Amino acid sequence: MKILVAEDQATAALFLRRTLERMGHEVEVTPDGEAAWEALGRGEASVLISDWMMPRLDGPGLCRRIRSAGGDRYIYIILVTARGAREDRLLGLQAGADDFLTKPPDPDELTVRLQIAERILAVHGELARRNAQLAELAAVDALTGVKNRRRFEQDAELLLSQARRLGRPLSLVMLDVDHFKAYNDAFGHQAGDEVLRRVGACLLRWVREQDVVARYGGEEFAAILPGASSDDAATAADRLRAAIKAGPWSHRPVTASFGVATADPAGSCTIVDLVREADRALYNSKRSGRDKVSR
Ligand code: GH3
Ligand code: MG
Ligand code: MG
Ligand code: MG
Ligand code: MG
Repeated sequence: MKILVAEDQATAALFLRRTLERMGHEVEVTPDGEAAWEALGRGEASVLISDWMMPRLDGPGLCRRIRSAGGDRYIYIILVTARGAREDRLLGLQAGADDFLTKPPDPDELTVRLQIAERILAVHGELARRNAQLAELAAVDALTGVKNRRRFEQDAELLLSQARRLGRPLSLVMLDVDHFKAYNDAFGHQAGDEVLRRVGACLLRWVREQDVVARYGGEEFAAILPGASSDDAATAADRLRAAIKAGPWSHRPVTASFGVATADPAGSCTIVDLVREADRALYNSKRSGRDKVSR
């Protein structure tokens, strides 16, 4: 495990480092609570073994700061102290410590207590992994495999502010399947669903790593292309338009109409503005004959 030690006494710190390294752990030592807090921020330690009394920030203070910060990564905290009094243990637990060791720590006891830490951290890790899986599942449109609208809206704001920070453009492509109501009416809802699945598959083949594609509504899809200028996006959209048209389609050819809008890095438009603008362009594609890209 990666273990962070916070200990102001050099000899005690050295003893812990040697003992832990002999057990095969990766160890970083910091001389006080503030330094430990900084190390936790940049490092990957999952276990903190902290002294109680230290300059700048003491053990319980460090515990409280870690617990109130929360974060994705659980830090298992063992407080090391010569103080064994009941009141101290209560205070340590209230501050967020998981366990105690008395000073100087007995290596056998340290081994056993770290095994407990390992078990608890494994459970936390598994939960975090499953939560992430569930979040991804909840972000996907079940029919088409692209992202759903909720995730689209979350990602869009984030990607737009990121693009602004980097001084790069960002484009939004909206597409709407042409005459889809008639398709449903002629071939049934199941056949219509199959069209949406295939359009989704086309979109997933078409996107680059950094793009987000989503089902925006019934037969409407949206793609965010970070870094794409208006020309880039129009070219990409036209490639997608041609790919959708090419099919193969089982009942009759399917086409889609497109609208492209671009946020230039110096501008101040919002995602709502971009969607409105792409919608307007899409409407122009529809009005001028469909199976087109407008901007
Ligand atoms: P336009 O070219 O102007 O876009 O015409 P359209 O017929 O595609 O547009 P309209 O908005 O009139 O109809 C959209 C249709 O999409 C109506 C609705 O029943 C269908 N639809 C929406 N969601 C689904 C879905 O999940 N599955 C299927 N099969 N059809 C859907
Ligand atoms: Mg101390
Ligand atoms: Mg529509
Ligand atoms: Mg339509
Ligand atoms: Mg329509």
